[in-house]
Amino acid sequence: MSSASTATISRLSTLDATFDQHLGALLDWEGVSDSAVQSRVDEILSDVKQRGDAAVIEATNRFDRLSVEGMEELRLKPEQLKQAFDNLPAEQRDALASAAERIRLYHERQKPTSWQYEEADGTVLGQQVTALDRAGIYVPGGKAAYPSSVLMNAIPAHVAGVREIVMVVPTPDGVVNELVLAAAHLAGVDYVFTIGGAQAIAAMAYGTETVPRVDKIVGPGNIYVATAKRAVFGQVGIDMIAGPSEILVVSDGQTDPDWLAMDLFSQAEHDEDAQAILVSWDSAHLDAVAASIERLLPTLDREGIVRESLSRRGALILCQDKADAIAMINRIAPEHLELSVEAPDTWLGEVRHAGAIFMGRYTAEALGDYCAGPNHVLPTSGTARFSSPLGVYDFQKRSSIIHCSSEGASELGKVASVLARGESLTAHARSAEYRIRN
Ligand code: HSO
Ligand code: ZN
Repeated sequence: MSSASTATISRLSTLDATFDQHLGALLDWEGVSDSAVQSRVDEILSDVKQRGDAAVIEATNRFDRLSVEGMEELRLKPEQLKQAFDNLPAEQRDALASAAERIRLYHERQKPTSWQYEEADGTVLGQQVTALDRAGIYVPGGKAAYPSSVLMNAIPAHVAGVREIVMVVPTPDGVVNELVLAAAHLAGVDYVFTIGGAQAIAAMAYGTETVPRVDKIVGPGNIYVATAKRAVFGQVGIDMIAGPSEILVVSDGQTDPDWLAMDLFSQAEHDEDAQAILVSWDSAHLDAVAASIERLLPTLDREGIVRESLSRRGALILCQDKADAIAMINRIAPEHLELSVEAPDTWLGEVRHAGAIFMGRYTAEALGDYCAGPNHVLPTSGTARFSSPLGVYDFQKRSSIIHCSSEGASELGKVASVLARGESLTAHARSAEYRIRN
């Protein structure tokens, strides 16, 4: 590399005295919270809560520069969705359908089973899994309107057994993304409203005359959407507040440097705040990837975004060995981890925190983004330490089942009675005692 100051991406070594500090600064990502945004969102939420459709229409006209008079103009009919699907070039239609089928098959495997067991006295205990009645999917407009995300959100909901799926997607200046509509058709979305922002979150959370109230809202959005989702959480469920996309690639030095550079670009091109990091113990290999980066950058359609993302938050990190690389993985807890190494299975047991793990040299993260089958809605910003990919389980809940036999109620009654009296809750105690057989 010619000189560190002209390079696009920083080079770090785990042996640097300042390494921890550097890495900490790179990883630092505060989900923006802004009190001005908060108060505007609060106003919109309470307006929609009070005035329903009228408030949604006004906000939509103002923010998306439309002149709509009635809510029916903001609802897309199922025939329009089907039309969008039928109008796609065959190649796109087939690719979307093949992705949808693979995503469905993968998520079918996630379906949990209800279970029960019987105790010796005939008492039965168990757990029953049920789906949400209605799920709401937020699809961003503009630059981040991804048809693939429609599939990734709607298909697990469907597989879970959700009865109705409501989707909202803003159409600023009236511009509709036909691929998004086609994906909604394919994924079996029941209602599509062309609304967005906090007003769309409010409409789904509270319900309006036209927009059905949902039980959970999923899907990414801008700061207004994220702030609104946080605010309605509790009245409805939400999935997560997603940060920018991230990828951590670990290479043993044997993968083509051009492949690795492009894998880093593939996430960097999402956003100037996206994060792409490569870790290897082979210093010459890191030099080669750095050279590939500089050579390939000018060939990218989104060169500007990628440069910005790599220089702000990217890094090529020299580590000492496999153990050092694994420590890095578990510290970063990346959204996407590519193990571009020989025998990646021997690594798997040591990876404790990662949203999705892409094994071996051939498994480009992009394949998972679209069509491998697993979900591409993943925990970001280190939240893989405590959360999981979006899945069927996010659209279900569990009820516990207790069915006491007469003998069981008598035995449990004795225990409950003692504990209830210990808590001075004597109606509890007497309710249990009625069922004790003498
Ligand atoms: N990599 C993104 C998902 C996506 N990629 C959609 C392309 N389209 C999630 O982190
Ligand atoms: Zn992606």
